[in-house]
Amino acid sequence: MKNLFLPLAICMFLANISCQKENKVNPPKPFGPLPSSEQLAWYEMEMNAFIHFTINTFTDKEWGFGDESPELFNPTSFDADQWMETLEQAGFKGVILTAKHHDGFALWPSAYTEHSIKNSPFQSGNGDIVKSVSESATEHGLKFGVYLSPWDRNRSDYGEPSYVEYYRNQLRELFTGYGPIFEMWFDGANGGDGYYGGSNEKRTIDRRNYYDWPTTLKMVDSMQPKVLFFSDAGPDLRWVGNERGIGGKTHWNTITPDTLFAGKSGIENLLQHGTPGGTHWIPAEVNVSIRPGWFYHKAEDSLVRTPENLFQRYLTSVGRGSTLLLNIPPDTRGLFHENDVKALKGFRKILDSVFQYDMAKSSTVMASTYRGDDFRFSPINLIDENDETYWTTDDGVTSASFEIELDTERKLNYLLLQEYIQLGQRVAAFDIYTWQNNQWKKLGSETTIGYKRIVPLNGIKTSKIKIEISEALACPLISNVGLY
Ligand code: FUL
Repeated sequence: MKNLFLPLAICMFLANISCQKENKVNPPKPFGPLPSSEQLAWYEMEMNAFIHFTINTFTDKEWGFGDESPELFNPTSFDADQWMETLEQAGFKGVILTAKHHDGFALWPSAYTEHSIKNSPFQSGNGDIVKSVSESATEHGLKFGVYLSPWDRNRSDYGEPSYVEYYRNQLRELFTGYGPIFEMWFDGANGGDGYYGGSNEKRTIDRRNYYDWPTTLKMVDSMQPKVLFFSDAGPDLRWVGNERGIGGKTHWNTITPDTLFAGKSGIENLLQHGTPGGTHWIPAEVNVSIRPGWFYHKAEDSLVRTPENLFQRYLTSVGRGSTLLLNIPPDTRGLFHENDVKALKGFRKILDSVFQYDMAKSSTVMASTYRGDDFRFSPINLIDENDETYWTTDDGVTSASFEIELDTERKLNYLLLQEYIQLGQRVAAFDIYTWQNNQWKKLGSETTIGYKRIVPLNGIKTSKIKIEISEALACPLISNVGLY
């Protein structure tokens, strides 16, 4: 073990000197596909809110048929600030609103349809929920995103080329009228039947070709190049393959998308886990609702997830290198229900208490090896609270270990690891050992790390912990370790 029992301040001082002298070795070369700067910023957001709100809220349905009268949409106490305040306090960094769900009702006064908020009693037809939410989000420091359902059960021309034009026109309205949009959510759902302008029939589309996504994405990109496109297949973020809030313990951000397209069945497992050595960087996003349904139903007021359950979903999403997209559906008043607000407050309390104090940051750290014996790549980088530095090994060294020695025996609940993914995802397997009765005892074996990996340690008592990376696609780069 290369011992680094020096206090952190001295180590940082030495690191500066060594940088000023000469750099003995070069940093590792990038490995495989890499995340874009927008994707990197997306990981750091960690928690975003999904908001399902439309005519379904008033009809008590999950999927409107498309024949609902706009008259039904009438939230009496709508308050976007109540939503955003709740989200900001709970630690959410972004919000994605259903501007249009499968029933086709537009939450903004679209010029291309009469099936919209402009023909509702809400604010005498002068309301614009997309505008109110995007403005309030900005005021509360949250990024704004939109969901615009491709499947539209209201439109008479759904299935014709003219509908695709209609869909693009609506995207143009959203992407030019409401400020920066960080994420665009393309939902692959399509149940076939609908109102379709009075036809009341089942329509099938050629799911691979009908929407001509490449043209649509290019168009949106030309208006807002920084937007991240989510769909079953990416191109920027992929579906995680389930709606239960469970990311893969093994989560490769890499995947080969030509095996994927929206609606293809049997690919859920692939979406959840990804592929080591896949051709593209498309992380899985974990979407789940705080209630059984995506829309508000009074009957589900008692079925809101508990703070503990939300914390478990945090561990199975953010703790597995994804982000959590948690749906909170406003009620018929146009407010987050008290039970949901209470659950979110409790969730925040748990997060704050669990991650309040990182014991690793006041510990000593050593590693079996570090790159070129160059201090710039030493294990001190694991605990220096700087995301831009990392511990790494020589090229070709794909198994190595590091140890964290605590000041005294402590009870450990969680281990947090972060890979320096700016240069690619590499770690495929690692083992965790703790010091018990004067020897190392294996606690468990895990697989990938990625942006962030949080492993429950179940309150084990120990004075030392060792992470042994046993398999990596190239020399591993670890930027952070935390112990809670
Ligand atoms: C699904 C939709 O059918 C649900 O209504 C909901 O919007 C969910 C997030 O995606 O595909």
